[in-house]
Amino acid sequence: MPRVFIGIGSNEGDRLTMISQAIRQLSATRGIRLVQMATIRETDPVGGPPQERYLNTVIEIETELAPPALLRTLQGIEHALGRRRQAERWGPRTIDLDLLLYDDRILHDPSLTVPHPRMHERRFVLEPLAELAPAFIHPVIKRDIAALLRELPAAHDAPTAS
Ligand code: A4P
Ligand code: MG
Repeated sequence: MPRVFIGIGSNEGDRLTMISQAIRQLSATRGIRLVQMATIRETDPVGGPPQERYLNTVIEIETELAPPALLRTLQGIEHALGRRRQAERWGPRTIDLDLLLYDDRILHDPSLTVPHPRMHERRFVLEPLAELAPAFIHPVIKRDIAALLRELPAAHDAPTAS
């Protein structure tokens, strides 16, 4: 079975309920089994217009679904949880499910790029992912997740004191 990691974010509505519903629906999908889940963290929004803080986490699943079928499943769950796509990039969302890694597969289609093209520069992805799979090698950059996290520029998107 391939090791597959899904990034989850929410900054609209009841964020914790959105995340738990998304995980529940994924686990209930035929051909998907939940393996493990990282800590849920509150994070400052990266990019986009001014917006509320996010809750973010990462899960690992095992799946018989090929990447395109898995992406369709993720988008179906986003839709069911009230996600409406907006013209504005990186705007607020009830739920965002990103296919981060699908084993060591590399896919370049614009509708499905794997590894997720921005995952290696985002603390809100790398921190939870490093909890689950610190030694997993990013198949394009060829560094492990713990190293990518260590090498993130400090303060770039570090949590602010509040
Ligand atoms: N797509 C291509 N590859 C993938 C993939 N590996 N996984 C396509 C998922 N989708 C992929 O995605 C836009 C298109 O990307 C889809 O049609 C799909 O075919 P979307 O979910 O509709 O829109 P989006 O998420 O707004 O766009 P994008 O560019 O994926 O945004 P990001 O990069 O996911 O960033 N700050 C914090 N703190 N926490 C967050 O979770 N998230 C974002 C969204 C910005 N800032 C954030 C957070
Ligand atoms: Mg997305």
